This record gives sequence, C-alpha cells and structure tokens, in this order.
Amino acid sequence: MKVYYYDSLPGDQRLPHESSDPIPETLLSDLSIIAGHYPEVASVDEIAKDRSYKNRDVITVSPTAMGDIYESKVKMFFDEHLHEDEEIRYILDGSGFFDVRAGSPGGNDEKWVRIAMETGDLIILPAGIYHRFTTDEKNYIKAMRLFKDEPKWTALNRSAEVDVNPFRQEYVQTMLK
Ligand code: KMT
Ligand code: NI
Repeated sequence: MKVYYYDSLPGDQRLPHESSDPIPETLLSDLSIIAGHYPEVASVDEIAKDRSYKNRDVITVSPTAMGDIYESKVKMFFDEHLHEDEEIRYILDGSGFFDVRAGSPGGNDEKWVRIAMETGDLIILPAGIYHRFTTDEKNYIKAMRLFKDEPKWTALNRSAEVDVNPFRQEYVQTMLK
C-alpha cells in the first residue's frame, strides 16, 4: 500500500490526489493505525482470532454489484465520519482509498492522509478516528469487513456533537500522549 498526504485540490475524489509533501515514517502508527500486506487470508483469520472478532462479511463496491445506488454509496462513504468500534477491512480484490485525518483535531494544520489499498492489504482504524473511503478510477473493490459481534455499522458524520463523542474524546486523548 502507498501512503501520502491528499493534495486537497478540486477534482474527482477517485483520482489519486497525491501531494508531494513528505510523510513522517511513523505517520500511521502515530495515528494508532495498523496496516499491512497479507497475501494469505489465513493471516487475517489469525488476526481476527487474536482480537476476538467473531463475524465478517464481504462487500463489493462497484457499479456492477450495486447498480443505480453505486454513485450515491460512494458519495456516502466519502463523508467524513467515525465509528465507536475499530474498523477492520481486508481487501480481497480491486483497490480503493481510505483517507484518515492527521494534525491537531479541528486545528488549521489538519490534513488528510490517503492510504491506497490493494488486494491483500489490511487496515485497522481505531475507534474515534475521523476517516472516509472512496473507490479509485477502476470503480471496483471487494473487501472483507470484520466485526467483533453482530455486523453493526453506524457511521457518525463529523459535527460539533460528534467531536465530543466519548469515543472521539478517548482517541484524541491517545493522540496527545
Ligand atoms: C467504510 O467504512 O466507509 C466502508 O466500509 C467502505 C466500504 S469497505 C471498502
Ligand atoms: Ni468508516
């Protein structure tokens, strides 16, 4: 996977938007993100077992799989949001971008970090991190979503209220340490 700062220039969200600013080597771990390449699904089974993840499903995001609702789904995934649980995604096929927030929360140094995910890539986003997702120009990704218990999937879009959500506050505290 490739990691870089999003250039924030106008243009389709599915374009790479790669800025030339260098990123710190520890950027993802500084944000409490775990990411890696695991060609064997068996490695994912092991990670799920270690973290007590009992359920999973597979989602295909593409015009073929979703039909008419594809464009609106892609727009929805791209709304900045957080979850009260970890978000684990394993890419089974295709590719796409996970954007995560870096910089001081609400500060003028906030940036998007773009993580370009391909087949075999796994990402674990901590609860409370603001993020968004989009397919790329290929308009096709097949991803495994892992859940600790029931497939619960609530996205809380960024707002003043969500900024003070306890899971958000806990994540922000972790960043200050
Ligand atoms: C998310 O959290 O935005 C998603 O689950 C997107 C689909 S997974 C590639
Ligand atoms: Ni999400």
